[in-house]
Amino acid sequence: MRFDIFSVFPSYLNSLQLSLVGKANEGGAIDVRVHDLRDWTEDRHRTVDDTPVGGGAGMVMRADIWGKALDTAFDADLGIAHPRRILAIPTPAGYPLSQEICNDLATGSDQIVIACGRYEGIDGRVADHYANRDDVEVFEFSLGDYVLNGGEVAALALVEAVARLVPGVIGNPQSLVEESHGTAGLLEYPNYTRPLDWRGLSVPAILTSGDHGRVARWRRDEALRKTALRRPDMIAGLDAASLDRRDRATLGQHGWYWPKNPALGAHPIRPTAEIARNRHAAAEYAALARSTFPDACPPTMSPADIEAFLETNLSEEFFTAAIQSDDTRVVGVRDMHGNLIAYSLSIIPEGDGVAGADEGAPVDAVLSVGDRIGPLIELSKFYLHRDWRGSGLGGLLMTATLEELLSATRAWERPYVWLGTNARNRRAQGLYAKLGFEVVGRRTFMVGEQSNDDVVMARTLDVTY
Ligand code: JD8
Repeated sequence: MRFDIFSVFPSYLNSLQLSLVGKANEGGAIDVRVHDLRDWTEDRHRTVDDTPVGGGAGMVMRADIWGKALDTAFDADLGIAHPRRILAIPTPAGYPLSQEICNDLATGSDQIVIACGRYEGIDGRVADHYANRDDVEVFEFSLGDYVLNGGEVAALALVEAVARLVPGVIGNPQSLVEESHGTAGLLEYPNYTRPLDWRGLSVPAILTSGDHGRVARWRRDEALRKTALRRPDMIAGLDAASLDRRDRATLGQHGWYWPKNPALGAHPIRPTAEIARNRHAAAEYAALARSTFPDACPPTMSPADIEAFLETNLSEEFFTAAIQSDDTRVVGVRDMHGNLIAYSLSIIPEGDGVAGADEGAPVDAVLSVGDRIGPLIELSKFYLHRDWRGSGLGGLLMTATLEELLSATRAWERPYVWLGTNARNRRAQGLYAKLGFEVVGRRTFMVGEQSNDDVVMARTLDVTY
């Protein structure tokens, strides 16, 4: 890989003789050449710039000088039949430089010629001219959304970022994998060394445990956590199929979820929870209720009974009333397209009554949980769209539900919420247990003419699990 860098401040690039790039250049793994643009001027003032055509502040660098200089680099014989030659032009108006682009340049190009501009920049025809040559690819790039005084800093960054990816330049290519923006697509975890204690700060104990599996997990979680906090755009770009159960738990703590079946969602997203206040959303909730309630019914339940229950208890009219009532709370979760993918419905009792008492609220059972009887909220409905089951989204819905119920019951001393779920529905019981509910009793739940044996679970409202 050959680098030709043209600048009116060639000594600015002297640092490329140092460290890894310097050694690689001495060793021949790469060939770095720095050129003084003024060597292609012909006037005694070695002029490289002139006033901007059309007016404006500052000076613009002349195309004719650049043309003569760059031609010498592109006419160089690289000893390769059809070399891939790149003209890289740093400019604040360029494409953002990325690790992916550096990987492509390091593995797929033979010569990178960098034109470092100064003043107001280089005459725009230089890029157009070389873009028309079929043996040169022009890449106008930017280091980032801030303004520098010239292209030299960007040239240093490009050469270092590409050279270190050229085979034979870095001693242990393995270290390229776990670094930020590496193939993992995450920011890197923090690193530590001796002294193990410094100014009252200790190296995380897990790192001296010798348990490589736990150390690797800790580092993965740290990388996921830091990336979720600092670069959510990178999390949104992760391939969901490459993420395991522990990744799902860690990213769930930062609001990122994806369907279990990658075919239904290739990347993590950040669903949003809502308290339904607009009755016009009733149809959406009724539609989700209609598509989810049957999945919670035992196979023995007749479609007629299910249909009757849906018509009576989960209709659009029902949700219109529920959304507008002060005694109920309808909470929904939407995906990034605004589709409703989960909902809960809770019934708040009058005064210190017990919601759902007539439907077999286990007053006595809850008494056994709490140290005193108090208002009991019924979590009557808690459903996830089937595509999102097992995704951890239940945690987001439960947190939003409990936070809303907590704000609705501020005056209560120790509010409890209870729910009933079909005794045979182990998946649901497992989810509720993970979400802080304890089994406190049983009840019979009628759907149409069919009685169902429900497990009753309850918990306090404080949102810790
Ligand atoms: C090349 C001249 C200075 C820029 C008038 C200040 C890259 N991320 C980046 N920020 N700035 C540059 C950059 C700045 C340059 C040149 C790159 C050549 N300037 C100009 C326009 C406004 N002065 C860059 N990569």
